[in-house]
Amino acid sequence: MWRGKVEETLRSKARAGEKAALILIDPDPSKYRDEMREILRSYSSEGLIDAILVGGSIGVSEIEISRTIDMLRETGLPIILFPGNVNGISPNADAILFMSLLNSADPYYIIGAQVLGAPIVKRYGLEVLPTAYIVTGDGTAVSHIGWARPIPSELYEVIAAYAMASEFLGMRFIYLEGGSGALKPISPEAVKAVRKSTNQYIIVGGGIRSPETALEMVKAGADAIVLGTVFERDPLKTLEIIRAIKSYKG
Ligand code: 1GP
Repeated sequence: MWRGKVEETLRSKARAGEKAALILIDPDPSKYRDEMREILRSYSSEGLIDAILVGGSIGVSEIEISRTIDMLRETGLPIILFPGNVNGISPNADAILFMSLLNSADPYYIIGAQVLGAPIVKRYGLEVLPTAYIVTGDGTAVSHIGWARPIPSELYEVIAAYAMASEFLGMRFIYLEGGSGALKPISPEAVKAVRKSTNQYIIVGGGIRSPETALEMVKAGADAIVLGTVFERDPLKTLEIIRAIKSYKG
């Protein structure tokens, strides 16, 4: 399958040992603030952020996603869709995490929404990043909405088996998700187990709120860290976390 510019850029940084920091922006107008754009632009001018993810699992509309992307354009950063459903697709983005929530109990989140969305993605000409999405945390919106059967973080072998299966199915990215605002992120040991088992590009997110936790994840083998809630609440803390991510050379 064709690999586009966003994937090539992320991969070439990973090959050079540079870890990526991805900021998640929820397009819900009650969560988006204008100053976020300015902050992102200044972090980006220092080369601290690699891309912006735009999406959410609840209350998303294509109009609001497109509007949010337009506002974020001036940051100069690549914008990647992180859809929770078909309404999370916008022609204004650069790429899409084309995800299958592999540990969902509902086939809709494994292949149903993807079948509905694929023709739209094709028509919009979006770069596709084929992504296995695995939810480990319980009690989060993504876990509830996506009918996930959350995998306990200590079941490393099970998580690694999902990763291997998804790689054999051709998915080049894996997103290990603790869930937005999760009280506990995925364990670094689980990330390590996935790193040992696959060559996929590993994205880790959910509940990462300190430089120490982010560092543990990249040391364990994560290629990219997603920061959402912490950025909404505390941009300065986010800066500390990003600096920790960028200070690590694998
Ligand atoms: C959620 O992984 C992302 O899908 C980010 O999580 O909001 O907890 O940073 P947080």
